[in-house]
Amino acid sequence: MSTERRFPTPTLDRESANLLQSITSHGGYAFVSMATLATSGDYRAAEAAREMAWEQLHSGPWHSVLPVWRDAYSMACLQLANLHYANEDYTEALKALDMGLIMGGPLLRKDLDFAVSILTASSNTHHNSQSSTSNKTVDFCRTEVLRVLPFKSLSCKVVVKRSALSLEAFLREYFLSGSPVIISDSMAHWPAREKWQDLNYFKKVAGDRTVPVEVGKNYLCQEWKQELITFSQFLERMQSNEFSCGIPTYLAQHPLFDQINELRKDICVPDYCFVGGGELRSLNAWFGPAGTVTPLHHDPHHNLLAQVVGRKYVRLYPSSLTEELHPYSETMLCNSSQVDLDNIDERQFPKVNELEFVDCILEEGEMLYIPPKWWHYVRSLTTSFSVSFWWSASASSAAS
Ligand SMILES: O=C(O)CCC(=O)C(=O)O
Repeated sequence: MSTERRFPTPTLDRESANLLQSITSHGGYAFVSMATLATSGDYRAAEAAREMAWEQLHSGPWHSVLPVWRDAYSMACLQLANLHYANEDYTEALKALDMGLIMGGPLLRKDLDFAVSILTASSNTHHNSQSSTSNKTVDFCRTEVLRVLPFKSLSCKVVVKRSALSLEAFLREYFLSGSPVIISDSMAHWPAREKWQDLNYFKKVAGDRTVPVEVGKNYLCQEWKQELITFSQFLERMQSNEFSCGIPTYLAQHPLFDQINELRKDICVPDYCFVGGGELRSLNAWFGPAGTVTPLHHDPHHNLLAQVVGRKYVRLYPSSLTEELHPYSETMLCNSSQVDLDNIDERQFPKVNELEFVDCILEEGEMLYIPPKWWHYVRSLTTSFSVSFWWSASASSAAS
């Protein structure tokens, strides 16, 4: 490998001997020999090492994958990226780095991030500012919206909306009692509110980055699949989806802000997330065209779903109705309901339409607090970008 063109990889340089030793102790002899060859510039060995680590990542459920294999995967991605970089193939280099960030372990994260910053700094100069494709606000027509929403939508209780909600009032009135609330005015200062209106902005700062997307009606359908595509491809699909009403491609529940630092700078963690003295667990992006659906499910954490661009319909059922919502029995899906709110099978679930819920249209600039274990169904009504902040309460807090 050319020694002139190489990303600085201080962590890999320091840790590689320990990492390889640990991989050997877990039986990864073939990986170690391929990774060793890769350091001397052997492209096929680098590919083979990455393939071996990839197989280990897919050898069982994610939680049972040994952490050392995730770090091994990052190592192989970093090696491969370096070889592409040496060949001036920046697109492939960036793809390899993104795969390391998405699927790899924490050990080499700083090296991966640093390499990305080197690549993106040089490639940003190639992207001239193109004419701005503003994400036009679509006029909201209630009757038309009701046509696409589940039966009884917006006819029962709506979620309470509050402005200028103090942390103390949030804690007392919503957090501790486990009640949903919309906070209407606490994200006006986010740079994202303005910057993300322009889809070309994403193309400029992240167009060549690889991101995981979901394709299909929703994750409970058989034809549903996941794909890895570049942000530019995703934007193109999203725009064509707007006109063709095709199968939606959804960048859903992805920790995009851990992966793409430029976008992280555009958002702020709301102070409400520190109420309860717990810990921030994850920040996820939900970006897609009108018509994406996240089916009825619940999560274990407190959640603030911040609506940065566009609007979404959200329906919420309290956790006390869990039995009546018929969760799947399989462990992987036990937080999802068998009830398809878009097409309720009344013979199988004759009582579901009688259950009380609260719902709302979450407007641009609003945040919805979803307490832990509350069931939620979400449908985007326009092109929509939301950010979810999940946090846990401290062990002593009543609402955890
Ligand atoms: O916005 C969506 O599509 C779903 C959001 C969600 O389920 C969550 O934040 O937990």
